Amino acid sequence: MLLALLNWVITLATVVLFAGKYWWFPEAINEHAREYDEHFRNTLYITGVIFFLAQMSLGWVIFKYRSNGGRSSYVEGNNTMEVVWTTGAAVLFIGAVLMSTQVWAGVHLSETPANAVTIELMAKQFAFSFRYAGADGKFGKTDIKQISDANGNPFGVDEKDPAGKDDVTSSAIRVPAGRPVLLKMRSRDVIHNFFVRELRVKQDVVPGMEIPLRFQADKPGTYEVPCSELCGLGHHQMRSTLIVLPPADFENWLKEEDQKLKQQ
Ligand SMILES: [Cu+2]
Repeated sequence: MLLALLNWVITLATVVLFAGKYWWFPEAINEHAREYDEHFRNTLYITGVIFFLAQMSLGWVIFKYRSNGGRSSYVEGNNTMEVVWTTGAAVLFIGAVLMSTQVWAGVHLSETPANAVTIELMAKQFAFSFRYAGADGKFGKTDIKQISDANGNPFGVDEKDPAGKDDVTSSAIRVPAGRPVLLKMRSRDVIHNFFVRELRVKQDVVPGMEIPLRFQADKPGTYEVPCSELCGLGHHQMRSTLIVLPPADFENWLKEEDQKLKQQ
């Protein structure tokens, strides 16, 4: 009796906690994030109803068939029921996967819009760096031998290439609100991960590869970018910030950085 009651109480408490959203995702700041949340909600509704019914029935079975001192009896399996719930579970899981593919493909398989801002990311143990093409709109050539954190050159921008003279590097990523971004990601050592909760976007950064990630942030603000792949002893300290600026402020920031480079 007590066990059945405990099961019902825990089930109800869990449902209330989820339904009341007392501990939920941070705000979604673009269309993709809202679609992601909608898919998550739909999946949770379906699995939530099944969870509720299954746990309530379990409590009922414990209550009804609890030991009354008699002998237990052997019961054969029921093939029809086995087939029904195996098929049901398969349809449910495959259906949920198919429903989610569009949301996933929207980030990973979409074309880069023509008005996208291209930004480069370089990850290393234990920091992220970002590079902008500067006033000329061209990224300077890079050379692995010229990588130097001490000289503020985490990308190894080739000093001899004039296109690299105005390249802006930053430890935080600034993007204009409402404009698509193409982030080209590379790593110097091990696998890292670029993750912004508010964008609902998460992508590994793999050494030896250049991985494109497309996203758009619509709401100005400051968001955390924690490295989300265990990458070594300093992993817990590896984080950056995504600063979403109104488009005019973004242009101004780039101009200011350009001025600073000219004064050097
Ligand atoms: Cu890392």
